[in-house]
Amino acid sequence: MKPILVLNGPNLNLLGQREPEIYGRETLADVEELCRAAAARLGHSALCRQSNREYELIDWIQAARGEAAAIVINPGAFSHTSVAILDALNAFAGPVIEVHISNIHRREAFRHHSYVSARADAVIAGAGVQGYEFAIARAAALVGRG
Ligand code: CA2
Repeated sequence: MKPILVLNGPNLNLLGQREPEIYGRETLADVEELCRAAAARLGHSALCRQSNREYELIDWIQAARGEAAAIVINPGAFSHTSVAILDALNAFAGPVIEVHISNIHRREAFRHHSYVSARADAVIAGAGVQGYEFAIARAAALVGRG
């Protein structure tokens, strides 16, 4: 079975190192392990990638066509700026679940809009890193449904 691709965008490599009151104490490695474990419990696998570069995220989304069953994505600040990531996701046929660790709607106004949400089948915000677990579960349910 094709893996669930888990993408994390810019600065999420710093998880656990700064701003624990917003993003918690877990590191990116912890999040990726949580995703692999959540996927495995549901009979899936998770392939995890992080990049600070918009083009690299776009290249991975393009490569996911035919190679991934679903995409779980925390686009970081690109959520609020990137039509290019939205366009790439629009070319992917499978389920797309958007995750934000923080509740972007309770934060600055510029974080309230996400371009990616126009494509996402579900959006999870404010559940902390547990949001990734919810996202994997939802992706698996949508993939399972065929
Ligand atoms: O809440 C989220 O998951 C965000 O996608 C995180 C982005 C932010 O730009 C979005 O508005 C909401 C920022 C990620 C930065 O991550 C850091 C983690 C620890 C320390 C510093 C930055």
